[in-house]
Amino acid sequence: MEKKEKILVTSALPYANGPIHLGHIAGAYLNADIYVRYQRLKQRDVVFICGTDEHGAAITLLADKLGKHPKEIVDYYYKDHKETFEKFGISFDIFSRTTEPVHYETSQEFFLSLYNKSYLNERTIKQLYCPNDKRFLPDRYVEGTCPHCGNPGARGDQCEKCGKWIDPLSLKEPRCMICGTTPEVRETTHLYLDLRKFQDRLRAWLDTKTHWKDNVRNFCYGWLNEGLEERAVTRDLDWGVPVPLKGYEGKVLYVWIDAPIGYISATKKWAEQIGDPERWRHYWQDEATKLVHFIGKDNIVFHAIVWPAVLMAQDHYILPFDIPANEFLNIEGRKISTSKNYAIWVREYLEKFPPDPMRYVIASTMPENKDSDFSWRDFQTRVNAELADILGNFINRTLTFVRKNYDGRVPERHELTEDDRRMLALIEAWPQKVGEALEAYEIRKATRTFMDLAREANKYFNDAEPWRTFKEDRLRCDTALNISLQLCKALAVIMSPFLPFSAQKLWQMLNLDGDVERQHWDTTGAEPLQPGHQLGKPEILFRKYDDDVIEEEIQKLERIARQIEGEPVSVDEPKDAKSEEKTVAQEDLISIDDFGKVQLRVARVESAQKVEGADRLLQLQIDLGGEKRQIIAGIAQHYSPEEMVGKQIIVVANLKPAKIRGLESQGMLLAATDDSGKLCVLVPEKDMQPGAKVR
Ligand code: B3M
Ligand code: ZN
Repeated sequence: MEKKEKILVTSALPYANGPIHLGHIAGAYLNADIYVRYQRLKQRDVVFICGTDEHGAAITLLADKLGKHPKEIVDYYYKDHKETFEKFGISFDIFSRTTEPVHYETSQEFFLSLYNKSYLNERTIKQLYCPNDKRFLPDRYVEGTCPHCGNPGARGDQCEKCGKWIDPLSLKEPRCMICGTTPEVRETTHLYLDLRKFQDRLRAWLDTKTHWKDNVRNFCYGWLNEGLEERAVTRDLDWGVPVPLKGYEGKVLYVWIDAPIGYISATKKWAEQIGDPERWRHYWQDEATKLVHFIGKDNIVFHAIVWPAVLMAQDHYILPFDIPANEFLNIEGRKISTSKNYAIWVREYLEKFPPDPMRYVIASTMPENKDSDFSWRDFQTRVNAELADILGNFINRTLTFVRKNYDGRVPERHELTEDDRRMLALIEAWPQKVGEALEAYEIRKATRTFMDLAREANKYFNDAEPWRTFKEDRLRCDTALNISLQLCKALAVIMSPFLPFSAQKLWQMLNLDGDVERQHWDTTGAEPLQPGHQLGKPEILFRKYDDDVIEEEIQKLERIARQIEGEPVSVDEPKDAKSEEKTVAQEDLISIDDFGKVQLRVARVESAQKVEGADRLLQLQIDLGGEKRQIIAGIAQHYSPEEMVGKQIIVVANLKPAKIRGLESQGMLLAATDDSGKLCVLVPEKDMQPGAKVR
């Protein structure tokens, strides 16, 4: 007998320090869930693991801020996350937590093994210490001015403005995040993971990962090419997994060391729960398992470099098979900001709407290869025009017609026309077609493909005109309805990874036994419905949303955006997500609509500096009228930084941000060049307010 394929799927463990928002869902949860549900229907041996990440400064900072114990915080959010995911239909086999005893044991075991194999080096370092709070300050506990770009609000680990990593000791005017006191420098001892020792093995391993997404693989090569270094893996904190070594009392493991081990400890917990405690080995310690980590792009280095190194240092553990990292989801053209409450919170969404419409919209616009945008207008269009008008409509028309004219019983199939045969062939072919996209984690494509079947079905029903043939050609009508019902059955199975709740409803409307999620992906849809089979009662599967419902949601976000910016924000600007999918027009001429997509604005250069090691580039901080941005421009050979400061320029304001020499460029300035090699920056002819629109 062919051995069942084993797949262990994980979604990034969310920090238990705030509720789940749409960005989480689009990054690492819905894609994983759709993939897993599909694999289950393929009857594969798949386990889906997740849980809360309950350690680290992300948690203790919040606890300190609220004056609570970290345990109170994580208990609250553990429950909150678990419920939210369940209601949204994210079907983890277990949702565990990193404060479980089995997690502490496993993490300490891994850590000791690193230590015993001499992969950890002890270093005595200088660290910031708050004399008032009487504690060492981990990186995230210090704030100050960035030594690279002068940003006054830089955190002690990384500057959000220039993107550079910061040594907290190099921060100018450092402050303790708890009390504001200026910290002093004291010596402390930490253990460092010597990643240099894994450099060659990691590269050889990465060389075999030709099936990975380009963004993930290139990112890893970037790290390897720069040369890996030591990384501190212990922290002076009283919340976390204690370092299991003498002399390290009061220190804990760095959260990024224990968090991925959470995937293993959660699998152990799951094995215990199903009454087969050793079962976790069947996945983690068998080369036949495909380990797939779904994560967001900000987690790549930890999953694709540090974590594999930790696994390599253990005996008999498998390494990740794939790491399909997603990019980010923006909302109405703007970055999600949890601290500023600019987000769509899943719990709040679910208080008003069912999960499936949002699952569909996010699956259709998932940020697979580049950042994508969620907009409520797009939500409305996709739900009304696709889910309701195509999928829902076809199912409803078929079922109500059969109920009315055939007493709700499946009619006979008689002689087949070419069209009938074509539909039967589609039913046979479609699972594989959708499956291929899902195997490649191409959720957007899979979603589109599944909806194409509904489109075909809808058209088939129209062309068959049963309302006419019922009187004029009964046999024809019987056959068309028989095949339409077959299409409903096939759709129930194919839609179930995407729309699990609606699929089960449809399954019940067809009065079929059991759960649709336990069917066979490749065969169930084509297994004929028996003539005479009594169907259940048809119900509307997807309701349409009126403008006022959608408008309310837009207004809510707009109010928050306005608070953030202190200025009015237009809601008409965000681009239609569908336009993203259109290919470039063949003609050279563009329409006025095309031009309208480019948002040109006047901006004022606030500061400028050369980019180290890049003699063509200037790094500009600009004012776009309330919004500050950074632009990296290739003009250094034509303009000095001093010449640029104070200048008004024209920028493309809605260009996707790009990394240039590791620096984020959030737009592009307009300049002209001629054949002689001259370059001039375009400037407005009069002094304008920053942010002014150019049209
Ligand atoms: N908690 C970061 C995040 O939520 C982190 C992921 C851990 S995965 C092992 O983005
Ligand atoms: Zn302090």
